[in-house]
Amino acid sequence: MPTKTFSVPSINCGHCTRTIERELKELTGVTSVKAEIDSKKVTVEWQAPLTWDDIRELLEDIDYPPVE
Ligand SMILES: [Cu+2]
Repeated sequence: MPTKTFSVPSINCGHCTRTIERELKELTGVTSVKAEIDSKKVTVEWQAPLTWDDIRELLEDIDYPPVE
């Protein structure tokens, strides 16, 4: 399964990481997600037909755009 770790500079507290984890888990195809406050990094694992573009678009929609 594809997996990706990326930075989300707008993470600044536990509310941010919980929001990101909750929203990504609601995407059909996301199999695991871990967001960290200190490093501002998120790791997501997913399966087709979901794509990285779908994940990136969701993060942009909720104002946590990823930086690759
Ligand atoms: Cu926050």
